[in-house]
Amino acid sequence: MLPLLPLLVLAGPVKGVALLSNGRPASNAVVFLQGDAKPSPLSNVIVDQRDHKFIPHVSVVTTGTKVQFPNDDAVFHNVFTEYHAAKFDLGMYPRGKSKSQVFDRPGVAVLMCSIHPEMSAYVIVVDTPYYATADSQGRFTIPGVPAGKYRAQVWHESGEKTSEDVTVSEGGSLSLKTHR
Ligand SMILES: [Cu+2]
Repeated sequence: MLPLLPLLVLAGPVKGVALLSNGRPASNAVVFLQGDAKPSPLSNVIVDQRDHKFIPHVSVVTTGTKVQFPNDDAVFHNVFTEYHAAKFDLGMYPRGKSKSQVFDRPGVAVLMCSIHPEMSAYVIVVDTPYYATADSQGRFTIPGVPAGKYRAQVWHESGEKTSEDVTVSEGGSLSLKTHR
């Protein structure tokens, strides 16, 4: 009799490229692989208000993550977000103060400042541990992905996105194209 060995599921980085429908790179796109694995909330996530900008412009966090919004400018800023058709307004606050918000459901939160209409940013909330932000060429690397079937999703600031079923092998690669 052969002993029964536990199934070994190999995990490795999934690399790939995300392109827009016009063939250009989906720069700074958020790419994530939705499977059965649930993520843990991230800690110490900060979206800074500095030089009249939200930094970074695009963040990706897992469900349940609390995001801090410190004001590092000499002027008052305000943070309000549209998230799941609800609006949250963290109020106006000066330099040195910080407010926070928990993002408890997957989706896209649009951040704005009511004082400075040019300020905007996005928090993409994903319900999976497997995600990455693409570089300026649309290239991404998602570490530690077990081989298997996933729903691959891409979000891009242009409004283009995609959602398709993929099978990844250990250390495999993906080519994803978004559409309107
Ligand atoms: Cu502002």
